[in-house]
Amino acid sequence: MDFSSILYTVVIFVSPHVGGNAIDTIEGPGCPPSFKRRDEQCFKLMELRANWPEAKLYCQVIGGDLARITDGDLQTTIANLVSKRTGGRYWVDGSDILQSRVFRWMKFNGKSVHFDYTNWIPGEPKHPSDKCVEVCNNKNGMWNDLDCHERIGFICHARASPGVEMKFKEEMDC
Ligand SMILES: [Ca+2]
Repeated sequence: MDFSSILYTVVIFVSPHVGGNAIDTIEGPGCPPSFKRRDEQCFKLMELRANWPEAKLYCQVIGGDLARITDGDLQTTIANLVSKRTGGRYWVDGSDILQSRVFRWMKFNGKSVHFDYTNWIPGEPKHPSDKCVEVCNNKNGMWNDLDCHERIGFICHARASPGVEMKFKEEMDC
């Protein structure tokens, strides 16, 4: 299946499930449409029902990618995002699909980055067949390895435009 076919499949089959359930859709300055700005980053938290590959492609289609948690500040931001939800589970970009039990933040061009920062739930990751990473709101946003085929919510991320950031700060100072 080529990329256009995959994209068509995602738009047709994922959008009806997640489009109507989007939350945090207040547009942030310097962010892609429908992303919300948190500090220097843009996020879009999507409610239920996409597997990991669908979630990743969906985030890419709307101008971002699945969220990567590469330091404690981002972990705090993600934890705050999911803290208002009850029972929420959300995909982030981590996976060990390239090398079993070696988790990485994945990238669109096939390159990836090993985890330098982690915030696993104690005892996780513990299931070699669970190859994708979710954050759990009932665990303060800590991480769990989960079967990539599970259909849960997900968190998209995009970089904020630096130029818009300056304008945004000036406006906020007035
Ligand atoms: Ca697990």
